[in-house]
Order: sequence, then structure tokens, then C-alpha cells
Amino acid sequence: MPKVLTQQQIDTFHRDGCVFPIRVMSEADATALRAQLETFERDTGGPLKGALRHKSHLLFTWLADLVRTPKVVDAIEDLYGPNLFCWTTNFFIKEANNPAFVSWHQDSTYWGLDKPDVVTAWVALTPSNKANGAMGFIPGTHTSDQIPHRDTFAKNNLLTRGQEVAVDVDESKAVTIELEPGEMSLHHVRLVHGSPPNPSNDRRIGFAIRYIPTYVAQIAGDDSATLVRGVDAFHHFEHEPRPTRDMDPAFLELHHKIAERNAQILYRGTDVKSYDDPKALHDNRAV
Ligand SMILES: O=C(O)CCC(=O)C(=O)O
Repeated sequence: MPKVLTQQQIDTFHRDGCVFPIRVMSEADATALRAQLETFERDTGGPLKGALRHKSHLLFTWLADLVRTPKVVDAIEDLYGPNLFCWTTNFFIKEANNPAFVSWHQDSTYWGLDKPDVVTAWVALTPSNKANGAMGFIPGTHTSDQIPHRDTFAKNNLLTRGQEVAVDVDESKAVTIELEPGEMSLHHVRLVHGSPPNPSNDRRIGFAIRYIPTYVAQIAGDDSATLVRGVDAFHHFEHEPRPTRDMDPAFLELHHKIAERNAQILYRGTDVKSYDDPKALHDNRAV
């Protein structure tokens, strides 16, 4: 008996590679999370940058809570069973009237995970729609194998390497994921997806939480993850602790170590060694 998703939603995920919208908190609660982010940004002089956009649940208690939100994790359990890691998190922030975009890609390309049992919960902290650069996907593409990608390192591409699928994408089949604040979509790691720039007058903010069942392993280096449900009988990942206050110096140090190690995996085969490398870093880069 599923906990949160209906059987129809589970079937949709398996058929299309994506299911939405799923309400996981009230609009007011999502707006409060946005306010937490923006208070931090105001206090530190500008948009969250570079490595701070990754694994941010190790830096902020309100994100540590979000990755453990029962409604979110219950939905993941409905797809992948009761033993779950949050492998990573990424802020996807598109500033107002900004050229930042996400090229068509499969998440699985550089993540180094040994199985495609990986799902992203993309939680909207603002509306995300056709007017502000919402994510779109090509239904059914998650059933394809790994598709070749080329790196572009394009300046406004939010992806680590500006990677894009090296085959033609039939955009006439694309479906736009429209979400209100507090709703999420779930997408499969092999799904071809991307998003255009945000020409609107407000930011578009999504927080992407990548979940894996504990049997999935990292094969491209040492890695860590946050156990959010059940038990880990496999020990493929070091376990990450939970912060009890925002920007705790001990967690900042740990986060730095983990983010640098993560960058080695994501940028392997390139001359980029860190999220702070000038080639990797620009104001918009997210994952
Ligand atoms: O936020 C976006 O527009 C794209 C997000 C994305 O590519 C992802 O979550 O994997």
C-alpha cells in the first residue's frame, strides 16, 4: 500500500519518468523557506554561490529538515522502498530577467552512481511555470540507456559542465512541469530534461533533492550521503551528520571537504578540479 503517491502516480512515474504536481507543504511554508534563503543572501551580500548551492542541507537546518520531510520521503519510499539516502541537494535559482538555462540532459551522465535507481524531488519555493523558465522533460526517455553528452561549459548553463545530450531532442514532445510553491515533481535520473531562461520579474527557485535506495553505490570515488529513512546494510557511502544550527563552522569545514570531493567526481576527465575553479564558477552555476 503506497504511503503518499496513488497507484496512478506511481504508474505515471514508471511510464513517463516524471510525476507532478505533488503538494508537500503549504504555500506559506514554501514562502517561509524562500525567506530563510533570502535572509541569508541579504546578510551575506548576494545570491548563494558556487559550492554553497550544493549539499546545502549540511549547512542549513531548514534544509536538513526539508530533505527529511515525511511527505517527501514517503513519496520516495513509494518508488524505491524503505531504506533511503539523500545523496545530494542542489539549488536551482534563476534570477529575474536572466539568461541562465539548463540544456537537455540526463542527470545520470556524470554522477558516478552504479544504478539508475535515483530520483529527484524538485521542490518549488516560488512558482515555476512557462513564464519563468520551468523545467520540461521528454516523456519516456528515462527508459533509454545512458545517452552520449557533450560538454559546452556555456556561460549561462546551470549544469556543472554545461553538458547537453549529443543527439537531437524532439522538443515537440516536451512537457512543462508547472508547479506552485510547496509542490514538487519527481523525475528519474535517466529522464531527458532541461529548462529555458527566466524572462520574468521575479526569481524562480527550486531545491532539487536527489534520493537513492541504500543499495546504490558510487563507483567514481569516495562519497557520502545522508540516511533519511531505514537502515544502510550496504555501507557504500560515509554517513553525513545533521546540522543543529545554520553555518556551523564544523559543518562548513565538513561541507567544504565533501563538496571538493564531489567536484572531483562531477568534473572527472576535465581540467576542472573544484566548484571554485574559474571555469566552473559563475553566478548561476548550480549542478
Ligand atoms: O531547475 C531546473 O530548471 C533544472 C533542474 C534539473 O536539471 C534537475 O533538477 O536535475
